[in-house]
Amino acid sequence: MEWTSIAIGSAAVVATVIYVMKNRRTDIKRECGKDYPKDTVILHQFPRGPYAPSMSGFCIKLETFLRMANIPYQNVHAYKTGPKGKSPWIEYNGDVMADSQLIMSFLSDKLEIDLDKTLSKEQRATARAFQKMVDEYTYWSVLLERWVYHRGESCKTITKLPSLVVWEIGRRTKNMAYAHGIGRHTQQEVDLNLEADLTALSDFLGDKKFMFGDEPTEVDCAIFGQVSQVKYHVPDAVKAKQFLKDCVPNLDAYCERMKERFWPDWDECVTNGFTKEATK
Ligand SMILES: N[C@@H](CCC(=O)N[C@@H](CS)C(=O)NCC(=O)O)C(=O)O
Repeated sequence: MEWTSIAIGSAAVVATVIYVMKNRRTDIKRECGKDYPKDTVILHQFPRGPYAPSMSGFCIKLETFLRMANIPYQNVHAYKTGPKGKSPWIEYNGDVMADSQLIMSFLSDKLEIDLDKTLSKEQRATARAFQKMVDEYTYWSVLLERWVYHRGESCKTITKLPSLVVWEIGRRTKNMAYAHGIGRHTQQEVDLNLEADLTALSDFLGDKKFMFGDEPTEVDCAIFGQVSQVKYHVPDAVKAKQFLKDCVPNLDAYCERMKERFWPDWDECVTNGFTKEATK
């Protein structure tokens, strides 16, 4: 009898965690000019972390873009996700947008910014291919390393999330990676794919300062976002981190260059766990 109650109780707790994780989208009813200032991007993203300003390559990507394009913004740090059930997302002059790349295109159009103005058509095409590679593939390798192979241990320490929530994120990640296709590979195959992505970036970068020359362009935001997770998010992707240092040192140095250029406040952003804002 007692065991039945324990089993029912445990099932109820697990079901609640799964429900809460699935339904943590923000209810957006805020008014520009009243709830947040005009002409300022409100960047909703996950809390800061102890190794990099974000544990999400997409959040780093978008914040780097805002800095590169000199767009005024304010951060709102929370685990709540946006209208597409993901983070980051923004509010801007009454518009609500999700997806880092769509947000960047939206803001570039609205504010008539073109960070790629020096690029030829051919270079723009290459930039798009690299952006898709890092956002749609490299990202998944890092995600598997973190949440499945390392069972979210580093994030558990950082976020202080309950074990059950970390377990649920791992479970969802595994399912999503399987649906994507990458989750059907062995860990060894995923490791090799990650190294191949880093090698491709390194080979293209060569001895240039940024991907397309002396000045950074839009794609550097996406590359820095995802590679920053390998380089700075210390406990995960340990093998890839070593590979970055030993086998593709130009890419490693590139990350430092991006960090120095766009994140002079990196150390202040990198906190020991939650920021005060993040506990909201
Ligand atoms: N394509 C989206 C991807 C964003 C994304 O995958 N964000 C992750 C964090 S790195 C997320 O919100 N995951 C929460 C979830 O899937 O429930 C973008 O570029 O913003």
